[in-house]
Amino acid sequence: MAAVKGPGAAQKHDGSGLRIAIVHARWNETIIEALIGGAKNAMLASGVKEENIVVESVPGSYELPLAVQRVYAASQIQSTASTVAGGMGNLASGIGDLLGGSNSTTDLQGSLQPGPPEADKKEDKSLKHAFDAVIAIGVLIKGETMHFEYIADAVSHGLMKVQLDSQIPVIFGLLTVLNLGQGLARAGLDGGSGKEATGHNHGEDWGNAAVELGVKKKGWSQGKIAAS
Ligand code: DLZ
Repeated sequence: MAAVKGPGAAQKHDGSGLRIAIVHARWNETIIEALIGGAKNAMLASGVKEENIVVESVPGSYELPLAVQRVYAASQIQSTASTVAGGMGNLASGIGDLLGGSNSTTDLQGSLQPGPPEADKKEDKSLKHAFDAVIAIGVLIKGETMHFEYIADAVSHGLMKVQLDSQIPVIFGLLTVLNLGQGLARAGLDGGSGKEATGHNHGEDWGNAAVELGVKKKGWSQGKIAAS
């Protein structure tokens, strides 16, 4: 039977070619950590490689929209830099071929590729393209003042703006809960009581959403819609 409430069964998508960022606030750390764990587990289960999940943190949820925007921009810079570096590598080996492997060739290649000798370098197998999706994670717990309302509103609108302006999927991982128990329950942690007893870890849904949107967005960029 179809699910009455919630996201329903997660669609299956191959996340092995995806690079995904998690940007999280540090307020309410226990809940945050469980949500990050849930998001990561779901992505790993869909084939996203550990080295292609990048995690960045900010003090509180209010900082999330700017951080998501800047982290995505940083990944675009990395992508361009790695393309240029790849080109330089090709240029160096091309010059090496032209010069026929003399000593001067070695010097030239060395100057174009600074750093430790190849054998000493750890192989970095991580993808370098711009992030396919970013998950923003924060936990806002209502207090006695209006702080909660202002932050929740600003962050929700801010994340949507970043998503549309940057044209990348920004997964909304902001819990806006009335008390600690609600927060713990939504991170799959035991801590609530009654209706708030241990619940489903919403981080898993966010990880699945990031993979689905990352894969679909790649397809949409190539003019592919659904099964076409
Ligand atoms: C100030 C504040 C308060 C009261 N509550 C929370 C919260 O429940 N969750 C959260 O992520 N951040 C909270 N913050 C911090 C703000 O998000 C922000 O980091 C500061 O106001 C500094 O800009």
